[in-house]
Amino acid sequence: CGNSDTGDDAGDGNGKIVLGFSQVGAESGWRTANTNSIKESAAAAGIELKFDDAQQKQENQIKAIRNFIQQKVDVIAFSPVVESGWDTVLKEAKDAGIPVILTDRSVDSADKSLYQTFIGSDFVKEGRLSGEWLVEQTKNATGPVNIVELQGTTGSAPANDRKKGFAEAIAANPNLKIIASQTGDFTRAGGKAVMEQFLKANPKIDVLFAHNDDMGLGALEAITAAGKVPGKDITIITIDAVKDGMQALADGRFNFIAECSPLLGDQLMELVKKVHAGESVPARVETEETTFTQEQAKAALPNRKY
Ligand code: GYE
Repeated sequence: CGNSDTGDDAGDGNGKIVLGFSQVGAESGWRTANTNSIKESAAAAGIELKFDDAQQKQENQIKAIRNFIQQKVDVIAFSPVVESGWDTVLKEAKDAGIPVILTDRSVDSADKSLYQTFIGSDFVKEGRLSGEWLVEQTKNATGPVNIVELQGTTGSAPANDRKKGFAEAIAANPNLKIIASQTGDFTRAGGKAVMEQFLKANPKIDVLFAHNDDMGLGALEAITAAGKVPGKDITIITIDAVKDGMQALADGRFNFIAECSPLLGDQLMELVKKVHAGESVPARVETEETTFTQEQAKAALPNRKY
């Protein structure tokens, strides 16, 4: 296996590095910003991008990766829709001598030699920061605080990890109870539909924890339709901090957001160049992020790029 080729096998012979990228889909504002970032950064770095949208289906991603292998791209990067079930296709890429970079979401493969590096956020931390904020807000609560949770795509790294981090953090206060938890698949429509069910089934909901802004935004409609005031009657915590989410936070309809940055493009292209050149890269590249309260969202909103 060598990195000695000039990188033009799959391209038009112009000597550019060819990157095959398999994206999860277009399920959220985060994803749209992430796709734009990858496309812009590839163009700026002079990397030829072959982009595939998997429409949130693992089988489509496996197909796309096999196509990239067949086309002999130089590097493959992808954002795995779910964590499990990648060993076979990753082995195929490895056998073909094509380095793989995991972007945004990770896989649970035991064999770490199947990919070069993983660039993305610490999702457990995002869940934990969300939970810690709630623990602080509710420290004087004398009775039960009922929480409903809108989970991301079932089996995805961000859904698994955010759930875990949040649950660990809220264990600090026995008054905090998750009374219902279901997937809304990271979409607005999903968030709305599941929140409607939650509201029908549970007369007392104090807090909504949504694994992303979009589901929280969908839930706002359900909450308002049920005659409740979001941000007041129900405290809303989400993750991402995309523009619409930040606007809802600044307007007082959300209460707290843990940021998850979709702007991975530049760092990804740097890694693509390095692995293509056969240079060593860190096994894990973590994204820098913060959290926002309503006041902080008001201040940050004018300069938000996505
Ligand atoms: O939080 C959500 C998107 O994988 C971090 O996927 C990403 C998540 C993001 O659909 O909005």
